[in-house]
Amino acid sequence: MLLTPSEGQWQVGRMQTDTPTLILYSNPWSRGRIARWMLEEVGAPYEVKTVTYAKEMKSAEYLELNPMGKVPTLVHGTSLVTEVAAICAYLADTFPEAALAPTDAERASYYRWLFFAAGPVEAAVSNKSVGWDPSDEQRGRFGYGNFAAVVETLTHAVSQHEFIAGPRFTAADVYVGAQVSWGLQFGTLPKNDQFKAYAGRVMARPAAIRARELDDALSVTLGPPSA
Ligand SMILES: N[C@@H](CCC(=O)N[C@@H](CS)C(=O)NCC(=O)O)C(=O)O
Repeated sequence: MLLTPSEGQWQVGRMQTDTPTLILYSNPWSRGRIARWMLEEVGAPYEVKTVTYAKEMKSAEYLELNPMGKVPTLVHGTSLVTEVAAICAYLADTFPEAALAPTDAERASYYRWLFFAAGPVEAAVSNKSVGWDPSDEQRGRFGYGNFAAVVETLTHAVSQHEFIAGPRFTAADVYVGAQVSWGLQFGTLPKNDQFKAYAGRVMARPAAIRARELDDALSVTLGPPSA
């Protein structure tokens, strides 16, 4: 039994075809934008199924795909991936012709900063955005220490090379770049020169621009999430 979409919905069923298809369950007002950017970088055909907040995201059918009731979710034939950073790494490995997976020389930095962004950066930024940061006494108990430590570390990381794992753009830049760019846009990261320069480099990618235009157009069609 496989998870396969059917007529705009999703269900557990039997695959009708041997051809693997890429289906992104997403919403244009979400981190699903990062997954679409990665799909545009890869260049393989894909389909986007929009999942509305609350109702569809928490439906029994969708929870079978993603028990967190969140977007995005990527279904590729018999494979199902959630977590944006994992989706980026999965697509880079699955489509080696896109040359977005790390070389041996890049691997250490690639994993290091991909995981740093999905763990410490994500936690530090979201906690800070709701007004909380570990105190000096508490910071040893949190994997990210505190917001200032994360910002300092990330600032240094993005300024070591042109891209996060070296002189070449990789899938880690899709995820780290989106985190930095969104942080600048929403004011959840400081607008320092290093973040601005790095965000400028990665967001100028043709695939990033295409993905943004596609999701912007979709968000206009759908209206804001609460509508
Ligand atoms: N850790 C997840 C986070 C996904 C996430 O939080 N998605 C938000 C949208 S940006 C969501 O679906 N929220 C709806 C909800 O939780 O009800 C990932 O990286 O994919």
